[in-house]
Amino acid sequence: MRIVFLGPPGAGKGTQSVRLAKQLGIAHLSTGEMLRAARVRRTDLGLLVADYLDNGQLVPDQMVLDIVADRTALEDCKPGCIFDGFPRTIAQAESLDRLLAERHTPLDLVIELVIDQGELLKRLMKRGRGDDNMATIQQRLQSYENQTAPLVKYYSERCLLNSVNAAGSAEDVYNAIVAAVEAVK
Ligand code: B4P
Repeated sequence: MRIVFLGPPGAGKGTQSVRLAKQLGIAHLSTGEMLRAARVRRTDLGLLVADYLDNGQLVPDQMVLDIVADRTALEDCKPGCIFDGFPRTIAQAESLDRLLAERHTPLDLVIELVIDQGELLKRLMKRGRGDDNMATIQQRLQSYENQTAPLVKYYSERCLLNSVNAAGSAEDVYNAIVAAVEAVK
């Protein structure tokens, strides 16, 4: 199976998708984690993306697309994978569609985690990652509204979208996600 997790920062994409990938026995691909790892290792890519991460802005599409094309070609993605936080723009979604069509491995499902802004702020301030400060969070929320939220319509038109209430406990949210996955199996 190939599943996309869509949702604003702090909605629980990472929390839920790691658990689901383990249960389904498929790979977990977080573009956020890959970008942060490149930054820690101070690779060429890491140096290029540091300012975007610090400022809460989306990294340019082509950089993310290159990482995803390389990563999805690895053996562990053969049985399927979860895209956690990717795509985040319409251009990324169109490129992913092309990539998966070339490989004859289409998407099965897009899970949108729906949650209000007050709860997001509480979660992110509690987590306290490097980019979890108020100024950066506001920018990330804005990037989500402007650049990523249009993907809800994009995937809804392709009959791939399943929206899940992400405001409950992690367990309740997970159960709703599993039900959505079962429905397309
Ligand atoms: P990401 O790493 O994707 O991070 P995120 O959206 O902030 O968090 P997520 O939704 O995964 O929340 P989590 O489960 O951790 O992106 C970081 C940055 O990378 C972006 O700002 C951007 O710059 C760059 N980037 C990544 N992908 C990109 C792309 N495709 N294109 C361009 N740029 C890209 O949960 C958050 C907190 O809530 C945790 O502490 C968790 O424990 C808690 N929580 C989760 N579920 C909960 C629940 N049900 N109840 C209570 N708490 C809960």
